[in-house]
Amino acid sequence: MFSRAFQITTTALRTVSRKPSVIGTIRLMSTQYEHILTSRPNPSVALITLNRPKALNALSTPLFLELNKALFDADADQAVGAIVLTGSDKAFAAGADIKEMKDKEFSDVYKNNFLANWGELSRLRKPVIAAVSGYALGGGCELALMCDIILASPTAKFGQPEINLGVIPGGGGSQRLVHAIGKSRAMELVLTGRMVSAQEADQWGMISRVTDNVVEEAIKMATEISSKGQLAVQAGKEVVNAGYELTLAEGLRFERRTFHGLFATKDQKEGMAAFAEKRKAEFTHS
Ligand code: CO8
Repeated sequence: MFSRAFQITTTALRTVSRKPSVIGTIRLMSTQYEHILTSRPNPSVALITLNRPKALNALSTPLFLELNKALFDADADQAVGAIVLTGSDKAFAAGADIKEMKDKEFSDVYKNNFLANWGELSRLRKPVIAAVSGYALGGGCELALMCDIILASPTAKFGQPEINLGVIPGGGGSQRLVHAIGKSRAMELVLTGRMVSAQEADQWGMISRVTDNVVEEAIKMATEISSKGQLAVQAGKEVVNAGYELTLAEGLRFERRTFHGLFATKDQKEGMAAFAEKRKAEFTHS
């Protein structure tokens, strides 16, 4: 771990070596960070673990600078097919760091566009799977909602308790929840601050499923996604996400055009030939 004296600035992060050390086939890069851990459970999966245990992984600006760097490094790494984001058993993340925020003034947050770079995760091209145990509150819930797939352990608790602090969600919760669980349930969470269990979140369709060994399951899923043709995976993510923003007619047109475009790839030829020849496809991501 770095000492507290190590001031993480955007510039410092840009200058940190991009070359990970190699131990066998597993690449470890954790040592460059203070608030997160990074590892490669296998060469095709990047695992990022939020690591501020004493603060229940409260999301601070230095943590987000590190998280964004780790996410974009993984996104740019050709060997990585999918990313898993997790926290501890007790907390995925208990929200934005209230102690960092409490004395801020309107002029600071407005002038400096506070939180603007906290949604960078949603710009990634590779799929991100959230493996949630314990508290996913406020910004922690919003961070999970920015991911493409959410798996939750039976201990997970989701909520938007900002109302208890005299504010509202600021990281997309009020918008993404409406898409995920509908207006009435989103309104209930935002206006009461009530936490919902993993089981309730599952019933509401907010997550993919509840599972024991959530990190292991997420890595398994990420490994499976990584075994597919990566052009098709990226296209699939792009069209599903477009469904959030386009009308149905525009979305269907975009999906069809993207589908047509995949016929220009070697992976489409290989995938369909392999099916016809009753063998496993060998995708080259080209
Ligand atoms: N910020 C700062 N510190 C925190 C936070 C937080 N959000 N949550 C917990 N901590 C700290 C506590 O202060 C405590 O520190 P210390 O030991 O120094 O006193 C330590 O973590 C352990 O916490 P507790 O003792 O409170 O643990 P409990 O098990 O008793 O309670 C709870 C756990 C219920 C999770 C409780 O800690 C809690 O209510 N936390 C705050 C939850 C919250 O209100 N979250 C919303 C924050 S606002 C927000 O997220 C705005 C989103 C902005 C957008 C973000 C974009 C991604």
